[in-house]
Amino acid sequence: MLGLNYPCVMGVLNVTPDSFSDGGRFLSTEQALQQARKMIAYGAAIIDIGGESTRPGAAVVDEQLELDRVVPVIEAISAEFEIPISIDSSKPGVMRAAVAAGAVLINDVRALQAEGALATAVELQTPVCLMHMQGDPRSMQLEPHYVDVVVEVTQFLAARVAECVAAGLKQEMLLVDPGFGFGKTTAQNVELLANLRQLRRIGCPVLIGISRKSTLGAIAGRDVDDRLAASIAAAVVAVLQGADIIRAHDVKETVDAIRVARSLGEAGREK
Ligand code: 7PM
Repeated sequence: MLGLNYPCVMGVLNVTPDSFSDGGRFLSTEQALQQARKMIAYGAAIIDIGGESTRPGAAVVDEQLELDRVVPVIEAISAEFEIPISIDSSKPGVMRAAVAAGAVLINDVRALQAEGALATAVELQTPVCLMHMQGDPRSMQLEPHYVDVVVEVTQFLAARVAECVAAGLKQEMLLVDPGFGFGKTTAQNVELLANLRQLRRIGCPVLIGISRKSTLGAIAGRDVDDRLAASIAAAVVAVLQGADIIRAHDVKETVDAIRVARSLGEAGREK
């Protein structure tokens, strides 16, 4: 899909003032463009642009504010590069404006379950990454509960794929993502990553975002600004478990690591 060679890296470009990873440093379009140029030079295959923080406990962002943040950045990057751009949003209006500005992938942490989102994706005929989340960003980390996290996440994603196909999206346009950190305890995140291969049975490329997340901090005993090595280790495991796209902040290191993982093990991929 989108002419990608797997496994590859999706570079994270947050244009939110409260993003924990970027601390509001990429607020202006020019700063965002600079960051995108670096990620592309380092080998990112996709740039994921988000204007709404989905951090646990985060407030919902007003649509106009989200549009003002993301549209100029998408326009600037697509004017300069051919690289596929994804829009990290759950809002139909943002999806529409982002695609008009040049985005070619919708990355929706709510898996097109918001009002009007599925109909909009069908109308746009744009590829979509469907992510699993238990609860909503405000409350998801309060009391995550599963009988079997791997089975439940897989069943949820398979059901969303089926609903999207029934609504008029082609299966080839869909990606699935277990939503590492989205309504999961450390133990549940570990179980998901260690069994990521199960998600391949759905029949869609698998994307995962593990970069700098708190589960890695909990395991390694590191703060958010000191999780690069932990993130790289997790990215390599994800690739060996058959992940197709790794969503990451540290593009250079992640690209190098997955290239090595792939060449050493054929990355455990089915031929
Ligand atoms: C604060 C906390 C800001 C967490 C941002 C985040 C994913 C995603 C995010 C993911 C897909 C982050 C997250 N995570 N989209 N968007 N998969 N598809 O760490 O895991 O960037 S936001």
